[in-house]
Amino acid sequence: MSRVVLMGPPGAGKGTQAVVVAARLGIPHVSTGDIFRANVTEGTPLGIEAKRYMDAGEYVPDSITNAMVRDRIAQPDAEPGFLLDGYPRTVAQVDELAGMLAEHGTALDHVIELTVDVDEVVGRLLKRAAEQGRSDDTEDVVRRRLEVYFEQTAPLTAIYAQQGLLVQVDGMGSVQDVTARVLAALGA
Ligand code: B4P
Repeated sequence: MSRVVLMGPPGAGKGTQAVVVAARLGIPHVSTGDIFRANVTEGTPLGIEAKRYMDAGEYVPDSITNAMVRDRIAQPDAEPGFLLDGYPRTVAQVDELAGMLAEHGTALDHVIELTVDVDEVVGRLLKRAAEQGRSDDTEDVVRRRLEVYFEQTAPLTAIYAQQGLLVQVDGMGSVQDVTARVLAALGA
C-alpha cells in the first residue's frame, strides 16, 4: 500500500514523473491540476471558477480543491493507495488531507519533493508554452506561480520533514534519471 505525495515547484516535473511512478506502483495518479483542466475543457461550473485563478497564476481556493480531492480519494480505486500530484499546496490542505486519511483509518506513507533550479523550471515552462500553449505558462504567469509556490507551498516541506515523511529528490537531468531516483526513494 502506498499513499504518496509528489511536491515541487511548477515545472519541477511532478506531472511528468507522477504518470510513470503511479503506473509502476499500480496506484491511481491524482493530479489536481489535471482535474481542474478537465473541468475547464468541459466548461463545468468548477472549471469556470478554477480558470479565473489558474490563468492568473493563483491557487484555486482551498474549499474547492479540498472538496474535489476528498471525492477523488474516496473512490474505490484509491483504496489501496494513490499518488497525489500538486496537492497539498497550502497548510490548510495539509491539515485537510490528514483529516481525510484519518477518517479512512490511514495516513501518508511518503512525501517526495522534486528539487530543481528556478532558472531550469522557468525554461521548462516557457518551452511548454511554446509547444502546447497552456494558458498559465506565459512568462508573467510563470513568475507569479513561482512566487505563490515559494510563499505558500515551500513551507510545507518543513511540516513533512518534521513528520519524518519528506525525501528530497534531485529533479535535474533527464526524465528517466529522475524517475529512477524517485523509485529508489520509494523503495520500488
Ligand atoms: P499543475 O497542473 O500542478 O501545474 P505545474 O505545477 O506546472 O506542474 P506540471 O505537473 O504541469 O508540470 P511538470 O512539472 O510535470 O497546477 C496548475 C495550476 O492548477 C496551479 O497553478 C493552480 O492554479 C491550480 N492548482 C493545482 N493544484 C492546486 C491545489 N492543490 N490548490 C490550489 N490550486 C491548485 O512539467 C513541466 C514541463 O517540464 C513539461 O513541459 C515537461 O515536459 C517538462 N519536464 C518535466 N521533467 C523534465 C526534465 N527532467 N527535463 C526537461 N523537461 C522536463
